[in-house]
Amino acid sequence: MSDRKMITAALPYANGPVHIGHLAGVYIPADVYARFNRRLGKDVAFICGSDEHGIPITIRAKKEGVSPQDIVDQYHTVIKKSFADLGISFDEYSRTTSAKHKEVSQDFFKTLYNKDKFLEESSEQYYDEEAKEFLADRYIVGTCPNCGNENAYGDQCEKCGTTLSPSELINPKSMLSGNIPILKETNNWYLPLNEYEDFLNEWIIEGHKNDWKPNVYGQVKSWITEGLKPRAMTRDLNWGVPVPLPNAEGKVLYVWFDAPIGYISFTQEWADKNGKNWKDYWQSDDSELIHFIGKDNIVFHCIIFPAMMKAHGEYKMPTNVPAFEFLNLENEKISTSRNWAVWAHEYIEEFPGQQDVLRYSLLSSAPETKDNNFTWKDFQTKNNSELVGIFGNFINRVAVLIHKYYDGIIPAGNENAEELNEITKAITEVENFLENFEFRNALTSMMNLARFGNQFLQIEEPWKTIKENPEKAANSLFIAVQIAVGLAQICEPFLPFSAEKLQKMFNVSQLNWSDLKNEKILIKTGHQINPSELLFSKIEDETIEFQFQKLENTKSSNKKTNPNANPMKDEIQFDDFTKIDLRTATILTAEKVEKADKLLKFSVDSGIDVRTVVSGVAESFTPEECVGKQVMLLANLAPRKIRGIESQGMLLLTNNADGKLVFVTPEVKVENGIEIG
Ligand code: B3M
Ligand code: ZN
Repeated sequence: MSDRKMITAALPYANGPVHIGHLAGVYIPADVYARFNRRLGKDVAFICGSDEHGIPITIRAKKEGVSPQDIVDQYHTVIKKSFADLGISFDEYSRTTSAKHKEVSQDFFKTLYNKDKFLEESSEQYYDEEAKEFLADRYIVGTCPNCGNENAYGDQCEKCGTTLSPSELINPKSMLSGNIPILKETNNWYLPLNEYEDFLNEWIIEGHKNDWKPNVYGQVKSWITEGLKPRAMTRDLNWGVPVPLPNAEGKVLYVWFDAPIGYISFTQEWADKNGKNWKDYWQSDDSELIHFIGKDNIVFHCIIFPAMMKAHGEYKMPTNVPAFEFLNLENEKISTSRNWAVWAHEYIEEFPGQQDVLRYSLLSSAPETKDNNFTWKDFQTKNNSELVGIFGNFINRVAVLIHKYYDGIIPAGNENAEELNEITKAITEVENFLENFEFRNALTSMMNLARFGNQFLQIEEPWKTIKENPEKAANSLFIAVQIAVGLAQICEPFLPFSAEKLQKMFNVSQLNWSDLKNEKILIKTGHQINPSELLFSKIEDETIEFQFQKLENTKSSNKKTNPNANPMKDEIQFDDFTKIDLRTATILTAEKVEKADKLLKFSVDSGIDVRTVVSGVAESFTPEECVGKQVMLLANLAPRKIRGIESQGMLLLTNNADGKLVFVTPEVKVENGIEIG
């Protein structure tokens, strides 16, 4: 067994806050594992940070009309705070826009480059002529060649899960302008994954048949069996870590090249601050590397990043990659864009002081082997019947009775009582399950001990025996308080906030796991405990109703009466609207624009002037049809040159059911120059 544990949790994209799906499928299990390993006395580095590069960020920035830096600054702060609030005990939570990360990821790239590990290849890639950008990954959409989904991305079809490259998409379209892209020559650096097949076969397919989770093993095996291809490790983009080569202007590292290196650079940042040597964690034989991820990240952590580390030559391979399946919310797929989620930061606000309830409920429905479901009803039941009804109730009864009968001083009892074996049993079970990444079973073992404690009190009834047989009552409470303190010790990885309260209540300090196993008596006769504190409280129906209502509101705002309608754009403020100068106008003259099939040139009376406007309606109207029409003019749009003509504004148009453009006109004729709003 190794002394060190290098534990990573997938770097969340800083393009939105985190939700319960992220928490249940990565961060809470990872935190339980990290806390447990610290208790085992391992030298743990638990590392994470925001993934701030990549197209998910730039797309969000474009949508909101701000810079990518603005987006990542905003969400990095929100995400980091949510994790801290929920007790996710990262040793380091950094970000991939840090200076250190730039240095480390560029060094990594240069090492591979100098070792001749890349293929430099020139190829034709899709390019958006209007946006002047190459279209990689999520900048391009089209029809999936595998399942026909019309909204497949350039890197992946989210419907059937196939990994794609942009050239495989049918009818590709640019996400930037909606235009059909052209092909343009560019060169990039590829990692020839095919050359690592033998290594991957031996290391994973042969070596981890029995200890990796079947979902992870199965996916990796099918990838390798299908055959690996060289994969580009650079992109033509202007957001990311610049490729550190002299002839690579306008190119950045592929986000899936730099992001996993983030684990390494953040470890270095942490090590530098804490007088540690990062290599002990990444390159030494007495360290184990464990990646906690969601199932959509398996290929990157089991194939691409290991191939990168192998190519580099100085790194140890991960010992295990416990990937989780997905969590649904009320039987529907969690979706950021449809706002179908329970957001961590909102939970923290709406359920103050109840972090452990969320941890408990998400752990007990963690999607370990298959997709799982979160429902608010279930959340309420888990709190009310398990945390309040069993765990909290047992602890509270023990503490209250000891105060009542013995002034808070632990009475004497049988130190060899058989019931005490239940504590040892729970400790051993929790340990075995956690070593195997079976979080739900581990949680059940802990709860079973609380159940046992409750039943024990129910049978012993010290509140009755205290009168006729005080010695028996003392013995019952001596045993019960051992169980309660056992729970206080065992629950810490799962319920850290409650563990802290319990330690205070029983006036004990946290034991490491081996002491916990060896110490038969966890709280001695004569020990003074503190007044009891409330651990959990009942969640009322109204609270759950409120959450249902929130989801109902989301549902009705997601309901489309027209399936072809695009989703609503991001919210704007009234001030934004008042900047727009929309007014009525009349088309005075209209003529075709030479060599432009779609364009007509109009002169329009805007009420404040007569101006020229060019509009793309020639395929829907003849010039004659337009003259005399009253229209809506966006009057304060900055003038633009279109085919050499300066267009001073824009006429409002929409499409009818046949796709023909039509003018938006007032219902009745009005004067020109009347503002709309
Ligand atoms: N940023 C998260 C995702 O795919 C991605 C993980 C990177 S881990 C190195 O949702
Ligand atoms: Zn598909």
